[in-house]
Amino acid sequence: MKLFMFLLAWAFALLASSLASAAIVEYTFKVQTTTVNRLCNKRVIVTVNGQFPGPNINVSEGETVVVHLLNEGPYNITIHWHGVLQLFTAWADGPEYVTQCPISPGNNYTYTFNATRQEGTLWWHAHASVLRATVHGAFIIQPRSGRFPFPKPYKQVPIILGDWYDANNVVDIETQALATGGSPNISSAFTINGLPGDLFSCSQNQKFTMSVTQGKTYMLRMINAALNNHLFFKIANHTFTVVAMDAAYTDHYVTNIIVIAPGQTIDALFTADQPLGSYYMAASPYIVGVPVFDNTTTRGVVVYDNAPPSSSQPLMPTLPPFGDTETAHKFYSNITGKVGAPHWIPVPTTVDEHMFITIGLNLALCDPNNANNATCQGPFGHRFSSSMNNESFVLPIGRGFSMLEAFFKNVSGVYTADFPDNPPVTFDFANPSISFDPNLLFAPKSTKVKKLKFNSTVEVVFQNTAILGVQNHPMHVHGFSFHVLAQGFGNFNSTTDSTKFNLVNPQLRNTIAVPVGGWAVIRFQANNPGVWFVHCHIEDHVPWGLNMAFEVENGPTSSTSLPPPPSDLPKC
Ligand SMILES: *[C@@H]1O[C@H](CO)[C@@H](O)[C@H](O)[C@H]1NC(C)=O
Ligand SMILES: *[C@@H]1O[C@H](CO)[C@@H](O)[C@H](O)[C@H]1NC(C)=O
Ligand SMILES: *[C@@H]1O[C@H](CO)[C@@H](O)[C@H](O)[C@H]1NC(C)=O
Ligand SMILES: *[C@@H]1O[C@H](CO)[C@@H](O)[C@H](O)[C@H]1NC(C)=O
Ligand SMILES: *[C@@H]1O[C@H](CO)[C@@H](O)[C@H](O)[C@H]1NC(C)=O
Ligand SMILES: *[C@@H]1O[C@H](CO)[C@@H](O)[C@H](O)[C@H]1NC(C)=O
Ligand SMILES: *[C@@H]1O[C@H](CO)[C@@H](O)[C@H](O)[C@H]1NC(C)=O
Ligand SMILES: *[C@@H]1O[C@H](CO)[C@@H](O)[C@H](O)[C@H]1NC(C)=O
Ligand SMILES: *[C@@H]1O[C@H](CO)[C@@H](O)[C@H](O)[C@H]1NC(C)=O
Ligand SMILES: *[C@@H]1O[C@H](CO)[C@@H](O)[C@H](O)[C@H]1NC(C)=O
Ligand SMILES: *[C@@H]1O[C@H](CO)[C@@H](O)[C@H](O)[C@H]1NC(C)=O
Ligand SMILES: *[C@@H]1O[C@H](CO)[C@@H](O)[C@H](O)[C@H]1NC(C)=O
Ligand SMILES: [Cu+2]
Repeated sequence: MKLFMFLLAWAFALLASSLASAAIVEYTFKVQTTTVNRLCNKRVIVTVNGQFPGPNINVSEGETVVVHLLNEGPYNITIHWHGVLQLFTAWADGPEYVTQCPISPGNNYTYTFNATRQEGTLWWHAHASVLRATVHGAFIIQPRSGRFPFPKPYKQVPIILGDWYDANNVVDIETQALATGGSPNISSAFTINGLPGDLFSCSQNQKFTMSVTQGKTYMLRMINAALNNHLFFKIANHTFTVVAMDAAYTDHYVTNIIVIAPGQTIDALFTADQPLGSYYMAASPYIVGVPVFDNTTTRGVVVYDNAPPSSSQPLMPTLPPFGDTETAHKFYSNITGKVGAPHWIPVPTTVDEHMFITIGLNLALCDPNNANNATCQGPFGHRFSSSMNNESFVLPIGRGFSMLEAFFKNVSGVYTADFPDNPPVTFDFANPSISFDPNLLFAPKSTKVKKLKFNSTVEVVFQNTAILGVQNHPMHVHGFSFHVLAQGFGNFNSTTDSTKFNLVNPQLRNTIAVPVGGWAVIRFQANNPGVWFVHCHIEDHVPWGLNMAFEVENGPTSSTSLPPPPSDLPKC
């Protein structure tokens, strides 16, 4: 009888926990310092739970995600759930001083949000200082039904591309660059799932290895977590079928190369359809307009089960030259969204707000109190800076509140709502002849947002400028997935280029790599109240100011308004 009662209780407990786990998935993230060996050196890095890359989050669409963050490390930190829509949960979005004050050492914060209305691969990363270099991981949303809009892959394998800084401390690299005004030191290696691969010293055994069974189809859940580099990725003698980007399904796109900008994700299928053997997977940068960059190649290996020992020397794929914009642009622009797939959003047809935003580099005076003091390490002895519409964004540090708290509590003095819809000066934006025009070089510092009415539709043209040189900036918008209507090179021409808009099946993304010396047009509906950061995902450009934010007002009802903050929201 006792045993029976026990079994009954046990069965009920199991049932209850399976019901609960269908709705709420809980994780504990301990931020801590961890010693790892890379490139012949022992380094102390900041990790989550001692893992590098950090733990995967793997949930089903519709589930509630609860992450208890315990900051046992030495730095202020926050976590951003990159690409998660955060519908009515802006308090969980993460960028420091934008949606929350940072979690200081010894303190905790619990992030609670729903993984709804999207499925595919996203990721999470620190959004404080440059800590995302080592504090990041995959965030995978499985279809609620378990069914994909294509045959179920045999296995799903996260492929997190990253970079490695053989410095004692990545935070010191940023601190040093901001002090001197120059460019931060570059990375020493790229990595696949945290491992640089056998082209680097002391790294023969630090190579990601993926075992495959001949004839099976695998789903690579790819993330570019590298701080500053777009990457080319190939597997020797294999082709990919891209099926999703930024957790939105795409029309199937067959390619032998993946190109992925910092912040972006790709779901790609590949079938082990080659002779038994081993094949390198490799990644190297796509980069234009940067004189000094990490030009190394990371590689891992795909090994077929039962491969003969004679095939132990893997085949190496041929990667494109670093500046191969043609290959990058083809991949970035040629893929289309899958109309009617789960969570597809039709393109909004009427536009309420038209914005034209220039993006690019600038200078700031070396010494703001003395314009003649030019002893910094940026161009002309000044400091590197960057801007959107000539406003160089600074975080509201030391103003007592995050921007989102200021929005919620109606506190003034944290930011202003006068971010311009257009650049203040019209010039030949993408023409290299303006690169060093002294009248254009300096952008004022500010903390400005663009205010949007709830549910309004916004169209933004991002236009790269040639100030200090053109570059491909991957622009990330928090809180929304947007349609990419068109992309091109040179100056955007509203008369001729708007005829090229794809209003039928454009990509739906959260990060758009704006073509180097060119433009991209995005559109989205502002259906989520809060303050949403918009920034370049090249980490070096963020503290220089290539950021702005949207302030989306509350809707007419309480269910369309931002709820109050969680009680444990960190204070400044
Ligand atoms: C995530 O969980 C699903 C089952 O829900 C499993 O099939 C899949 O392999 C997991 N993926 C990863 C990357 O852990
Ligand atoms: C943080 O959470 C841990 C685990 O729940 C707890 O032991 C600790 O006291 C918390 N710290 C603070 C400052 O609340
Ligand atoms: C999250 O999902 C749960 C369960 O479906 C629901 O009760 C809750 O209202 C959702 N929260 C938000 C903020 O949408
Ligand atoms: C950056 O590189 C320079 C030159 O190699 C070196 O002297 C300096 O220590 C590096 N900075 C950091 C923070 O590692
Ligand atoms: C496999 O890749 C190697 C190296 O890239 C190449 O030389 C060879 O032609 C390829 N073989 C096939 C069948 O594609
Ligand atoms: C990488 O850059 C270094 C330093 O500029 C140079 O010596 C080397 O040849 C470059 N390697 C490649 C593969 O381009
Ligand atoms: C993709 O490329 C093909 C071949 O170049 C071209 O015909 C097609 O129009 C392109 N599609 C898109 C959406 O760019
Ligand atoms: C010039 O600016 C640098 C950096 O801001 C500062 O360290 C230095 O003291 C200044 N020199 C003069 C002469 O003002
Ligand atoms: C940016 O603003 C500054 C200060 O108002 C002005 O001197 C400069 O010409 C502007 N630059 C551009 C590119 O608009
Ligand atoms: C917002 O827009 C959506 C779809 O366009 C619509 O269903 C919803 O009713 C709108 N909400 C409000 C408050 O206008
Ligand atoms: C846009 O293109 C049209 C047609 O080629 C041209 O007449 C017009 O001058 C262009 N506008 C700008 C701002 O370049
Ligand atoms: C850490 O965060 C606290 C609270 O916002 C702030 O006062 C402090 O200056 C921050 N420290 C650093 C090093 O940024
Ligand atoms: Cu950038």
